[in-house]
Amino acid sequence: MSRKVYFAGSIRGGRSDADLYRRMIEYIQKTDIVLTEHVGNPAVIASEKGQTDCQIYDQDTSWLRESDILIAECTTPSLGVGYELAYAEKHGIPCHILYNSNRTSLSAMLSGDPYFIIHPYTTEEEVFEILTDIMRSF
Ligand code: 6IA
Repeated sequence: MSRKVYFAGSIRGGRSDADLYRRMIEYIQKTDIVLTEHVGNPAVIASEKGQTDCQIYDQDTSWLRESDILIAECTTPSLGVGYELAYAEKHGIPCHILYNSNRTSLSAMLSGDPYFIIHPYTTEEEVFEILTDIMRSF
């Protein structure tokens, strides 16, 4: 049975890791459903025109409530991803956070919250091993 995954990654916070998000999403899609495929789309900023911010908020919070798990890539800090993590915690959705520990220090508001399952990594190979473990473990 395919599970619904909410993949969170920076959009207005900066798109330097967009290509990694895309590869992570494609990897998860081999076994499960990713509700937020657009996060890995290199043209997402250009496609902004179609939707108002209120529509984006309503759609994303509705997807969050129906998701089985949230996986967030947090190397590029993003207010939206931080908000989504807090929203998912409030709704009891399991939250996994990945970040490159060579490139960033995670916010204390994430690393200090025992609800979040945190996975530091240093190579992209590790990212896919971590994803495999996450998808196996739930
Ligand atoms: O603050 P940020 O923009 O970096 O927040 C990124 C997070 O918020 C992502 O994990 C998404 O789930 C969500 N999000 C932010 N903007 C959008 C969006 N916009 N569409 C869907 N989800 C979004 C379309 C393009 C955008 C530039 C407005």
